[in-house]
Amino acid sequence: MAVKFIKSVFTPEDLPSDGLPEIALFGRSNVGKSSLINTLADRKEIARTSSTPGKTQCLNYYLFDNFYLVDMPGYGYARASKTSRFQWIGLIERYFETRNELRAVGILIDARHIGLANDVVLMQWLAEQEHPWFIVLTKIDKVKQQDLAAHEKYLKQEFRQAQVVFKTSSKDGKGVRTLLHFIKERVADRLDATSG
Ligand SMILES: Nc1nc2c(ncn2[C@@H]2O[C@H](COP(=O)(O)OP(=O)(O)OP(=O)(O)O)[C@@H](O)[C@H]2O)c(=O)[nH]1
Ligand SMILES: [Mg+2]
Repeated sequence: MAVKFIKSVFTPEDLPSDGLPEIALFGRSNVGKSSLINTLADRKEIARTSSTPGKTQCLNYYLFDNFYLVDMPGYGYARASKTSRFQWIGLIERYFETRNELRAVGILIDARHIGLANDVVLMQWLAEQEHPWFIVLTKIDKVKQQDLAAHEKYLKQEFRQAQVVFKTSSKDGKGVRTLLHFIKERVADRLDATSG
């Protein structure tokens, strides 16, 4: 698949207006959003990754054939106060309400750190929304199989509204093809629904 970096978006006016469907990837700073996009794209350096958290401060748009993957700014870098958590939720709320192109939201969670406050707040909020969303565990190369299974079970029980829990590693590519397949189906679903 040919994948192209399109642009960094800093203000709502800069959002693409070509109507292509998009899938947004959210997650804490350093969770591996950019790395996952590189792995999905099968390109090493299309998305900028960093060991310094908080590098991606804008929306980065990547064109995958007929849809966009959007690398959202990471949250939870500074020890966030309750107030700033709510401000952050307010930001995505606006994006959610206004962005018709948004087909599904992926929440990335470091497979080693399950149940962190920011992630839970975000998922509880998503659970009350209409938008389809799914969970992507990242860095599974860093956890033991039995811990991974326990984390998956916890998430599935606690957040039943999530459509599916993916287990991925950008280091060895595990689970990434399955995730890409799912994303393509989500995009195609709605394309069918709107054209039919
Ligand atoms: N072992 C391992 N390391 C990973 C994996 N994915 C990402 N990393 C590392 O985690 C660090 C952060 O990765 P990024 O992809 O830059 O994270 P990000 O979520 O885009 O971070 P921000 O842009 O700051 O929000 C980098 O050092 C990556 O090499 C993985 O699957 N396995
Ligand atoms: Mg990033």
